[in-house]
Amino acid sequence: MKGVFIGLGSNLADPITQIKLAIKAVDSLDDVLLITQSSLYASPPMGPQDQPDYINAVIEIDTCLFAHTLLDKLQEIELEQGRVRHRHWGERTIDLDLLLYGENQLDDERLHVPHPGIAMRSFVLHPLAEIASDLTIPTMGNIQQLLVDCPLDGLQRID
Ligand code: ROI
Repeated sequence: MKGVFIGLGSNLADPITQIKLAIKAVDSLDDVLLITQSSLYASPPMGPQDQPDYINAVIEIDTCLFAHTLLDKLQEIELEQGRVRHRHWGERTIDLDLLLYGENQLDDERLHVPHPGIAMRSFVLHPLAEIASDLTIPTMGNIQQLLVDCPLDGLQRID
């Protein structure tokens, strides 16, 4: 299935390298094909301000994995790259968020898809719009319309 989008974020341990490593790890998963990756973006932290800026990106994959199986694999990659939870909304080595799973809406204790933060987080919405400019997001609508109400908030494309 196409239209599966993953958001990546890091602000520890050489964030650019962390993002590139994670993209490679996702691409190397069985039953996953990397379709597109956005540019890398630098963004000021949302949450506590006494933490480093983040590097963010969004990728689209094609996969036949169930959403929860994919989530398991993403969490394995986070662990392999040494993700440790320091504090709520705090710094992290790598974060892999399942943003969209095609047209599907999923709501349980592990998954909220579409990811509820998409429309409010410039570091998610703008990279997503870069690679899917005519996307319609279930329950949220047209991405160009969402961009109008989502200022950059210091987001900068870095490559
Ligand atoms: N802030 C930015 N800029 N980028 C992120 O990826 C990010 N991820 C998070 C929180 C802590 C909410 N803040 C973030 O999980």
